[in-house]
This record gives sequence, structure tokens and C-alpha cells, in this order.
Amino acid sequence: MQNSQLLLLVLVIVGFVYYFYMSTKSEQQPIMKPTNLKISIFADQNYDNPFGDLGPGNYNSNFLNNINYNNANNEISSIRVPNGLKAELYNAPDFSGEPAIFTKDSPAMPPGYNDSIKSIKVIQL
Ligand SMILES: [Ca+2]
Repeated sequence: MQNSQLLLLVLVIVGFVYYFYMSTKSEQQPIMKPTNLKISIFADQNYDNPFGDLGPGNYNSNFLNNINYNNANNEISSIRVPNGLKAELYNAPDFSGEPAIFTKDSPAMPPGYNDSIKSIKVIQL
């Protein structure tokens, strides 16, 4: 066997070993669903005057009072929710009481929730 043939054989073997190593390695990784998805919250109905976007996480009234969100606390009137996220909007601080639940866009809040949202959970589905 010539040196070039031997080198080619070694490269093929190394390639197969690497392929099978990577395929088993990826199977062992937990199924994670990293996301750039975010909900959008608005001061007015029909998606007017956006406060900002929120990725998965819990946002209490202190967060919503933050200047970066223009005092969204007690002002939210519509919401956009992309596929893959669920938003729980509470009309009480610290996620207490029954939330209004959204899995899609809503141009208005249900009765009892307009201009009264004080905490938000964004959940990845
Ligand atoms: Ca409002």
C-alpha cells in the first residue's frame, strides 16, 4: 500500500470515528429550546405605544415600574405573543391571583385586566 493510500484510509477512519462521536454526543445533550422569542406589551389597545419586549421570565411590578418600560405597571392594554410563548398577566403584584393567559396576540385586555396589570410571567412552551 502506498503512503497516499494509507493516508486516505486513515482520514476516512478518523472521519467516521468523529462522525459517530459527534452523533452520540448530540443525542446525550438535553433537549433545550433556546429562544429569542419575546412578547410585546403596549400602553394602548390595538398594539399602539409599545412599552417593550419581554423574553421568558418573571417580571414583577418593580420591573414594570422601571423607567426603561415607561411605567408599564397599571397601563398595559394590548399584547403580542408569538407562537412558542405563553404570557400570564396578573392584575396583582408578585404573581398573585388569577392571571389572564395569552398564547396569541390580543388587541385588548379582558374585563378587569385593562390598565391594571402589575406582574407578568412569560413562559416558553
Ligand atoms: Ca393603557
